[in-house]
Amino acid sequence: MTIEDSAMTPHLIEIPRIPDARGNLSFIQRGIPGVPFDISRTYWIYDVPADADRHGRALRNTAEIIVPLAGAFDVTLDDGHGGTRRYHLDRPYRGLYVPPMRWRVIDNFTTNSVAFVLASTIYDETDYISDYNNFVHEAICCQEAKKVSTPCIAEQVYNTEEFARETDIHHTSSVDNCRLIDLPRHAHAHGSLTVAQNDSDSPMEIRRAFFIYDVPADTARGGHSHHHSQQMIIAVGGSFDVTLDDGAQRRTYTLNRPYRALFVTPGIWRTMDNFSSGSVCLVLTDTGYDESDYVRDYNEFQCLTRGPKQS
Ligand code: T46
Repeated sequence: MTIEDSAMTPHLIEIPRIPDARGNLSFIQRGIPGVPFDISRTYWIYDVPADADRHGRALRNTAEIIVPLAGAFDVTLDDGHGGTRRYHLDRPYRGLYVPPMRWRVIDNFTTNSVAFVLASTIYDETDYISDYNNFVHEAICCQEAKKVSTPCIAEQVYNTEEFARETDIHHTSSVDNCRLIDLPRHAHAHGSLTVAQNDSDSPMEIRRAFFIYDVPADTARGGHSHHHSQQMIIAVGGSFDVTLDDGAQRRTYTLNRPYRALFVTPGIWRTMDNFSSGSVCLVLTDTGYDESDYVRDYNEFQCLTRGPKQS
């Protein structure tokens, strides 16, 4: 099956999972098998009361991947031609790819569950079909299935040589340029939804998402800086502390709101600790994963930051 064919069919995606003693980490970006689009929008649904029904709807041109970052829920997909299938999602390393033009209902949320969704388009109200009869009508009329745009991943992966020629950002990095951002929060009786997408309000483009979960209490993570990667770090479940260090100043943030992101610029050493039990750390970043973007040695970090600092 080609990626174009698979992009028109719902399927479960095995999201890479990297376990270690500090917890599990999973990451998702275009190019992972079963992920056929560039991320344009992300949103997450939380604080859903048990037995709440979220309204069904379909998207005309948007493909989505739904990941249970915490807890479990069911997703029922309907193609409008009589075919329905119910998926039970209960593992943060297993996502469901939903092509455009599928009616979908999410229900059966367990307590404290978090549904994370990656979408191929930014929000557009006209893309939504919220009436089931209209959906069936359009699904029948629309015989020619729409293909998801699939530009080449090679264009997305950053060019290490080009970056290497640039002046290293560590010389000018400052914790003063990092900040908390309150993302839009849509609170309803059937749960809350927060969005981060590639629009003019975003401080960075989102190209990859990763999430850290099953972190044992008293564990620390992080302990590195990035040459280029910018990040938004969000506590979508529970809480933890993030300490930022630019070589001259340190600042610690407690993250405990699913709608509040800590924006971290490149060249900043970060450590994360004080994870509450059951916490989930979501990180949105503007680069694909590349180990050469990391500085993992604090002495090297200090050497890199010894250049003149901007005031
Ligand atoms: C960061 C903090 C907040 C991948 O293969 N792909 C990925 O996208 C990521 C993020 C990691 N990995 C591998 C690299 C390591 O072998 O997963 C393993 C664990 O990564 P690391 O030790 O860097 O995990 P943390 O929690 O210390 O740091 C992570 C991010 O790596 C980092 O960018 O800023 O979270």
